[in-house]
Amino acid sequence: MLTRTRKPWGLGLAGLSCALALALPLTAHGDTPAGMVKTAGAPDISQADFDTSKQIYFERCAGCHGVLRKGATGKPLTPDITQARGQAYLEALITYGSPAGMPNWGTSNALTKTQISSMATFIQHTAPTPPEWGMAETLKTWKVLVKPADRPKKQLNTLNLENLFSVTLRDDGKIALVDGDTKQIIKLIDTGYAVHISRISASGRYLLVIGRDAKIDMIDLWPAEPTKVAEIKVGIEARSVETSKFKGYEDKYTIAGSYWPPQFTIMDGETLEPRQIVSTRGMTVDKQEYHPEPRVAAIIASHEWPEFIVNVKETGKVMLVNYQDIKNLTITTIDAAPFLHDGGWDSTHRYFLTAANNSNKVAVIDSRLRTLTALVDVGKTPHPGRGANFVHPQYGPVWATSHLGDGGISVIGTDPIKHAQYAWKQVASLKGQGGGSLFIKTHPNSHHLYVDTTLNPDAKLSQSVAVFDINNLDKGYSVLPIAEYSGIKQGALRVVQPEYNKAGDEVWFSVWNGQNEESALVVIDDKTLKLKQVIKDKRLITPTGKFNVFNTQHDIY
Ligand code: DHE
Repeated sequence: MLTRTRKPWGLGLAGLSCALALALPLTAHGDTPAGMVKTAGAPDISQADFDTSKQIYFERCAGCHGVLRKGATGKPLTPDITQARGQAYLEALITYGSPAGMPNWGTSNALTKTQISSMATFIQHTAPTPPEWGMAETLKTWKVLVKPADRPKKQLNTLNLENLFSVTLRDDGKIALVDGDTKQIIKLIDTGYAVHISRISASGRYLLVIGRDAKIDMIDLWPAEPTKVAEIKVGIEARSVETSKFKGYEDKYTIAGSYWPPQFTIMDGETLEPRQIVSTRGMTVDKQEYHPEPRVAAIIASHEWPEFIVNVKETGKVMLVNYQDIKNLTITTIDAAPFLHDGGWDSTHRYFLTAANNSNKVAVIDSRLRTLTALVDVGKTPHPGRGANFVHPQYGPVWATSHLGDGGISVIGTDPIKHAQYAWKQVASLKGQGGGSLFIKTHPNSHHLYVDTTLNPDAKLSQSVAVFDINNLDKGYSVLPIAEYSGIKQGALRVVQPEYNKAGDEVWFSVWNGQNEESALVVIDDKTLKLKQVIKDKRLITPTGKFNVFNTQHDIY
């Protein structure tokens, strides 16, 4: 288990952090001014333990169980359920984890016995509701650091920007810009807390980075050295950011989806000035029940219409947000399935395939007709990242996802014209190394398909990746021991997220270690499957996602 020591909260009002926000007076009915909600039937808890547990919950548990503990990737943890389980059961579960994906917080030494005991008590009390975050709060955090008029008119550096990688340094709250040609770190840039993903604007000029604290940093790649030009906080917790890509709207708008409050914010693409905030609270797709916390998961920019495609996790609905008239947004809502998480385009960039992970389905959205094309049954808890597009020798163009919950790789036909009989069906299921996979990747210039198994409890699997030959899928996979290639001997060393260079002849992997341990990036020659280079640097702290500028800009995967 990784030990993730987080940096202390304390970003000032402009960077109001989750825990700080949670310490503010709460609005929920029955809360005390200090934010403690005492619930009948739960063991007593002191104010100090409540506050510490609230912070731990927000940092470590809310991503999976939800701020209001209604459940999503993790089980619901409302007092009716937790009180029935009881203190001893909850302590054991937090200590040892479960095969269903609950981490072993105790035996991994991530939490102490005292913290675990407090957490077990804390979750038997009603979840405190964090404050809302509207335009006034958003505006207070908005800063234009370099005005558009003061920015260069052309690229002033000699970097090969198209082969630059933005590397998430997760627990260091930074990204590293790494030159894909020389493998040198160009620059480290401070970003939000527990920084999550990077996306690149349609022109390839601006890099947008979002932290879990909902802070967006906008980096201009054109000055003599890449420079932060604007920043903003769009909520208290967030995961996704994207920019407009429709012809005529390149770099015009940026959108970010928040986990808390459940909403998305559309901003000016040059300055991040917030323009519209839209709540995603509403009814679930299946039982048509009100959900107070439907979080925004993946967002992707349509190439067919001036629209953002927004996954609303808990309601299981996909919102197509048309930004043509920013003051009078038109939103088409498509019923899909819960809980929508991540996904990507088919090779034509018309169909968006996205995981509904609690339903074991992939939803296919036709971005041209703005309709649901299909809900495809796949393996347990699909987790594609953006997925992998390739031409299957038998089924033609396909898109594939691996799974968190089983070792299969689901292959879905994506060509309704020439291979209509296979379109939007699971045409094959490949056997991978095991469950716990997060990301799968290939490239149009490659005939290899890489599958990580980052969260598999077996270190042999979490430290290696499977590689399939697309022209010979029946042969099964070979295994690349990526962590071993890094030469690092200490730590959990999870191998995560394959990412290609621009040419599609190298694949980069992160060897993700604890914050105080050595990590690395390992580069594989895609043709020979041999180790090409290990990138080590003491500044590479907890590298996870890597985003090649060209591939991200053009949605190549
Ligand atoms: Fe992610 C993408 C949410 C944990 C690395 N992650 C995404 C997306 C969502 C999401 C909604 C899609 C964004 C988009 O396309 O617009 N991630 C979540 C969570 O809710 C979750 C499960 C728990 C949490 O508390 O955050 C979570 N994610 C992680 C990690 O622990 C990972 C492995 C390491 C890290 O850096 O945080 C991680 N997530 C990533 C990466 C992507 C991502 C690398 C982008 C993949 C891509 O190829 O586009």
